[in-house]
Amino acid sequence: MKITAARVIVCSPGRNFVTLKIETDQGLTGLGDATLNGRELAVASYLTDHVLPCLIGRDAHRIEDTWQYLYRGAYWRRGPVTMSAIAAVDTALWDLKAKAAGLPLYQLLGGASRDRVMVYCHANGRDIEHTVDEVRRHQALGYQAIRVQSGVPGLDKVYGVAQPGARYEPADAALPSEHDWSTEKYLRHVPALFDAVRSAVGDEPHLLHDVHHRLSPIEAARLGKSLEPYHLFWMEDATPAENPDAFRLIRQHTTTPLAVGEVFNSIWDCKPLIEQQLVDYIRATVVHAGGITHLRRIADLASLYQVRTGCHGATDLSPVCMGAALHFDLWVPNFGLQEHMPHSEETDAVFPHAYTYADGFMHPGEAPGHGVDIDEALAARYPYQRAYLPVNRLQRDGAMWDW
Ligand code: CS2
Ligand code: MG
Repeated sequence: MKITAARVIVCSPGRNFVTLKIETDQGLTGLGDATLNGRELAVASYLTDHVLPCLIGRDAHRIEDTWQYLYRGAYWRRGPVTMSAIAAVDTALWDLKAKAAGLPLYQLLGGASRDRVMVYCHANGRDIEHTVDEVRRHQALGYQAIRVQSGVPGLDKVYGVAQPGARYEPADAALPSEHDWSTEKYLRHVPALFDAVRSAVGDEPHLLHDVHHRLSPIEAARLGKSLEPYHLFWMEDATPAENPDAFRLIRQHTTTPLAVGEVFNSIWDCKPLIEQQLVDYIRATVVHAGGITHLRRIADLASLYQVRTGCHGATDLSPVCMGAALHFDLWVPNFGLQEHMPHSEETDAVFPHAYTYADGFMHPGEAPGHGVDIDEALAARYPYQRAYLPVNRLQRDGAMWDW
């Protein structure tokens, strides 16, 4: 099955997505997600200007050889742009191979290890009371695992909290919006938030929280310790993960499970944290960690150390990534949890898909391939609109901080 054409489709049905479409001499097409929130066009150019010319004429069935060709052949290895581009090619080739076999993608990975995929949702509130209401609302939708984020008294804008009446979308402006931050106010607030949520919903629901890289190791240790009475499923991105040793300090002080990895793009980012069991869940996902081929290697390494998967699944990862991730989740033996931020209706219309949600679980469906398509005519009605992720500055002195 020869690759005859490949092109990048950039569209913005409410937010930007970058999609790779590969065509073959057997009339089959494959799709890959190449969306890197806030840096979309960098990946679109990396693909269009540097990768796609090398693909024409290649055997689409040679997924591993193509992965190695693009990884080793780049010379400049790793990084979010390179690995998102490789991921898009890899995902499209897995889609093609499964379609050629007439099988849903998970069957090519080794078949289903479970009947359905547990997912977690986002309950975001302006304040504690609103957040408790949001947790209850998502329970009523069937979710058994709920991520809890809220506004912080004294801070104007905080990660994860939508503006009143709007869907939450981090890439919220044509130039980076500036958020203010106070660790002290945040650390005073979060334990009270979880005390209120647990008091309202009891011990049953799995509760999660995303620190979003904002604490020092000892502050993260303090937060993890203060949250132990509320037995979180995981505390995510507790501290910036460039220094894996930082997690050792957190580990020494708290039993709150730790999750990390949505910004990771290769097994080398994950390796020390997994091998030293400094985290409990690895959050790398298909679109940013080199595709299914590489994510399998990360999961297999993690399985040796009782670390489970927890694939990132925010709305800035396209339905193509969600579809591919659900096939991966159905197969991977050391599955932990899958993030589920439902896309908007306009996004779902551009990306028709076979995956479904019911009662806190999802399934990728039985369509051949990963089960996600793109309506190119509809996509063309949503041209790219530059959008940036926010930046954070310390409220007390304006110094740059981690968003
Ligand atoms: C977040 C993401 O879903 C999460 O866990 O960390 O929403 C993250 O902020 C965005 O993907 C950034 O584009
Ligand atoms: Mg996160």
